[in-house]
Parts: sequence; C-alpha cells; structure tokens
Amino acid sequence: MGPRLTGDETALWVAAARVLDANWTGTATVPSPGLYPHQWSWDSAFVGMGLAHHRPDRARTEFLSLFRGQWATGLLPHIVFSSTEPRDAYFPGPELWRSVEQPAAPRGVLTSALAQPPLHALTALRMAQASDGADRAFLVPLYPCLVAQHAYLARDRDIGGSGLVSLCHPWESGLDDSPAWDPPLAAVDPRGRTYHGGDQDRYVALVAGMRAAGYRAEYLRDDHPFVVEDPLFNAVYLASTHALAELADLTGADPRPHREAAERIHGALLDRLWDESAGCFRPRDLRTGRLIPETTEAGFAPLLDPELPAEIVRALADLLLSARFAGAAGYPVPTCDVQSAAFDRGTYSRGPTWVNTNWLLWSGACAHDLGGVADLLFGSTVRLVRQSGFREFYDPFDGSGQGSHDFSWSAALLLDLLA
Ligand code: 9WN
Repeated sequence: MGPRLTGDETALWVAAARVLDANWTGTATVPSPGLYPHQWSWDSAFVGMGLAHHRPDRARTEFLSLFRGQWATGLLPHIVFSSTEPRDAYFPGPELWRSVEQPAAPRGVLTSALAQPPLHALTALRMAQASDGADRAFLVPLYPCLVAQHAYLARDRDIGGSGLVSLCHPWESGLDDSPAWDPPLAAVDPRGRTYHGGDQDRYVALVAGMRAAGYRAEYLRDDHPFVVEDPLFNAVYLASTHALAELADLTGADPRPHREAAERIHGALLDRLWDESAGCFRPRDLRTGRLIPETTEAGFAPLLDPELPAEIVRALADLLLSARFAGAAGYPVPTCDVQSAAFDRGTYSRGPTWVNTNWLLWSGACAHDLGGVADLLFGSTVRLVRQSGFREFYDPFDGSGQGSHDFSWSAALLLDLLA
C-alpha cells in the first residue's frame, strides 16, 4: 500500500490493485480480460503509471515485454501479440499486419505496425522517480529504446516537416472513432472490402496500403491517404520528449538534443494546430492542408506542454469548463463537444468520458496550477469508478459504465490519482 488514504479511498485502491493483478499475464498487463487479450502500447504506458506505485517490479517487466516488440526502425508497435492466445482472439490479429514478413520487425514476436501516443518516456521517468536509486538500473537498457522510439517518430513520421508527428491511421490516435477522423476517413477508398462494414473497411484498407508498401516512410509521405497531425498525440510526444531530457540527466546521457526537440515540437503545436478563432487546438489534415473543424477533448491535451502561453491555458480552461464540455456533463470530460452533431453519449470516443483522457488533462491542469480544473477532473474520475467500477468508458451524463469491465488503465490511473 502506498500513500495515506481515507477508508473509502483505501477500498478503491485495493479494488484497483485487484484488477491489475487479475489482468497480469506474468509478463504484461492485458487492457481487459477477454476483449483485448494482447499487449497494447499506450495501455502499457498508462498501466505503468499505476504499477509504479503498486508493483514497480511489474512495471519494469511490462516495459521489457513491450519493447521486445520494437522494430529495428525504432517503431514501437501499438500491439504486441500474445503467443498463447488463439489467432482469432482479437480482430485484427497478426495476419493483418504480417510483421513476420518485414525485415525490420523483431523475430520471435508478432506485432502490429502502427504507433500509439508515446507516453512511455514519461512513464519511465515516473517509474524512476518512484523507485530508489538502486532500482534505476532498468533505465540503462530502456533509455536507448525510448530514444529510438522518438527518433523513428521524428525521422519517419514528421511528414509535414514541422516537428510534429503525423498519424497514418485512426488506431494511432488512441481515440479510434473520434469524429475528428470522419472527414479524412471519408476520403479513403475502402476498395470494396467488407470486413465489419463502415469504417472498419477503411481501417483495413489503410493497413493494406501500408503493408503493400512495406510500411516504408516514403509511401506514407507521398501516397498514403490518411495523414493527420493530432494535438493529443503530439502533446504526449512533447511531454515524453521533456521526460527524455530528464532521463538523459539521470543516466548520464546528453539531454540537449531532447531539449531542442521539445522546443521545436512546442513551436509547431502553436504554429500549426492552435486555432485562435475557435480558442482550441485542432488536428491538421495534411492531405487537404486544413484544420479539421471538429472540437474534441484531444484539443485540450496541449495542457501537457509546460510552456503553453498563459492566454492559451486560460482559453482552454474556459472551453473545458463551458457548456460544450464539462459544464454540460455530470461526469466530465466528454470526449466530444456535446453541442456537435457528431456527439454520441454511448459510443467510444464520440462522447463518453474516459479515465485515461481525464488523467491526461488532470496532469496538464496540475502542471499549470489550474487547481479548479484539476479538482473537477479528480473528483469526476473518482466518482465514476466508485459508482460504476473500472469500466472502459462511461456515460458523461449519468456516469453509467460502458464497454468492457475491469479495464486496466482505469484501475492503474486511479492508483496514480490517489498516490
Ligand atoms: C484498436 C486497447 C485499445 C486502446 C485504444 C482503443 C481501442 C483498439 C480497438 O482499444 O483500440 O487498437 O479494438 O478498438 O481505442 O485506445 O489502446 O485498450
């Protein structure tokens, strides 16, 4: 048991720890039992935030398992497939990616070929800060892997040449069905494939195009139809770039390249994704050159930037608290502007409240001394899990739980909130 807690918080802590224990496979934590039976990249980073307080040894093993899936290019794939699960345990399984045919993919482990928001360096820093000096030996092999992960993003995924990473698939965003992806997805030819219908066809067609091109950076830059700079992905990338500089200090490496990279990402976020007239950050579709006119929770993620100008912090806090987001919901923060035509209170990233996005915004609010916003996010998240358990996501109006049960990041991040 970690921090000093009230009786009620102690019960929540114990329940959260039990979920993480049950979802532990021996080498990694599955996002949820049944539905997601493999290891997902940003799930593991969120889980590591919680394990750092509960079982730091497991947090380190979790990362070792994840980085076994890293490609020679530095890509940290968004799924590392379990070798003990049946092939049809999850769609899409290894056969969609065919990583085994790629010379850069690791041997002995099957993976996807997409990235996810790179929270890992920040988690590694938290793991190091939560452990005493003797336990920091894990950073020695991990630090170069984190550097390689960021180098891949900067080299192969800065498609606009601005310093920002581009998403090449909605699955890379972590908010897969966000209404922000509707316009760029509509331009993708599903090529008559019928897998699950609707956007699933386009998701699969995007991967098929990437795979046929050997997942090469030149194809992504010149021909791939879905190329989007996203504020959430890039805000996480920036926070982790700052963390890399601190990890460099801890390991005796040179922090300056990471500080320079952070400055560039910070500038590009403001230049390219801040929409002054709307008072929020928006994704930029590189195939049209335009900002995508949908206001989603991802637009608040640049609060994670410690150097965000005060007037932008204020504008984001005002919008977050307004009747378009937290002000309209008993259990904030809804993933999408509730006044948008696309808002849907019951569908994944089109409206529901999630623990992981609340946690990201809570972290950003704490960093900017937005005490009221931080307290609101903390209170909402704790009420959600107390009322409805560790669910995948929640109805933003009545707080009822939706999606899978015993969801790992909901449990892990509750531990971090209480710690
Ligand atoms: C596709 C595992 C993952 C999360 C994503 C979430 C969802 C997968 C899916 O589940 O994505 O990768 O099947 O929809 O959108 O954020 O990492 O929890």
